[in-house]
Amino acid sequence: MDLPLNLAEYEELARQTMPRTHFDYFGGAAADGITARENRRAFEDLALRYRVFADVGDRDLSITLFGRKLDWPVAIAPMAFQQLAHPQAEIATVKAAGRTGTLFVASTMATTSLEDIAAAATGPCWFQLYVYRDRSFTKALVERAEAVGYEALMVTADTPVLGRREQDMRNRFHIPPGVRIKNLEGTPFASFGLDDGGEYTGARYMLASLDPSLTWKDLEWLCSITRLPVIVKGVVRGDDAEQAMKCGAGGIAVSNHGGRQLDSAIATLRALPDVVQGVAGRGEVLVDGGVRRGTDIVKALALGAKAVLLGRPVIWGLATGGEDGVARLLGLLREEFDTALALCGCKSVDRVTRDLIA
Ligand code: FNR
Ligand code: LAC
Repeated sequence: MDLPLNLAEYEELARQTMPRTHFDYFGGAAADGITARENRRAFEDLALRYRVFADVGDRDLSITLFGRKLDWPVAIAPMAFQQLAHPQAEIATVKAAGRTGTLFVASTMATTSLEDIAAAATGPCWFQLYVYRDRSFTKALVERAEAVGYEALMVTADTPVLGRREQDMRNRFHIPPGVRIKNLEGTPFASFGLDDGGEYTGARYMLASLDPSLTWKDLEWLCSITRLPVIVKGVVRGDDAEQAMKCGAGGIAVSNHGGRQLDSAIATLRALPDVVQGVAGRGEVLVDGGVRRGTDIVKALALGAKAVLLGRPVIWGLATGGEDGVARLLGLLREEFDTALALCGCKSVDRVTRDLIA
């Protein structure tokens, strides 16, 4: 097959090359996959009212996020277990992020330690935090992330329990003993295997480790123990967003975990305007779920997002080409975004305004 020309073709290539169980884990969604499909449909349903004769000869894709200039408004979403996609795992992904000026968000459940990721990084990185039942361990993760230069924390709010991952149950998905969840080394949660009966343990694993009784008080606590901005990931309502800002959050990532948690959850792009209103300019708003084209980025920005996060396609790039694969995939998306800006009559990101949406 020729080199893929877009993100969907990377998915097809990954499907042909990856073990089925791993492809299903990375690509999969909860239950019937309604939300995963709706995330895409919400982008497809919007039409762009582009401007003409707007002098788009010299385009600037950069933005500023929490005082940090970024080359373009895209971040790599936190994703667990990248070693299952490629032996170089998160090291390959973070290097590709650096090469393409893309913000990298490291998952708590990475198969590389947050320290090793930071050491390999050549650009800005954030750390995604799961809040463990053991709060002193959680606090230690925050301190470790601060110590090696992560620039923000993204706390995941949409996973009090794991969503229904039926494909993973059927496939008896697990990570082999040699692959470790490195940040959790020294806890009972550094491996993710099968139970004694050979059955999937995902939901039990999450319930044993993560705290489903979190409240806004815990968000206040988190904000109080760190000097880094805290972005709450997994919010789809304006009232929740407003509450998060009151607790000291620096921003919101509108997300439904790529449709992997609550199936029938609202599509993120449809939730975005309400969240933007709830934040009311007091922080930054990002969005993820189904971003696959440069025009999707334009649509998200037009509805008030500052940046988008890209999930599964990064895995397809990693699985099919390691660091170069991720870099090439991000390069394609960046070209698409640049073309979309030009064709919309926007010479820079701040020209992307609400009136572009029909
Ligand atoms: C995720 N996501 C995720 N989120 C998080 O906060 N912590 C994590 O460890 C993971 N792990 C993870 C693994 C895999 C394989 C996927 C696909 C997703 C959710 C992720 O950050 C993001 O919200 C979605 O993937 C965005 O949707 P798209 O771009 O994949 O459609
Ligand atoms: C997932 C978890 C690990 O979505 O966040 O697979």
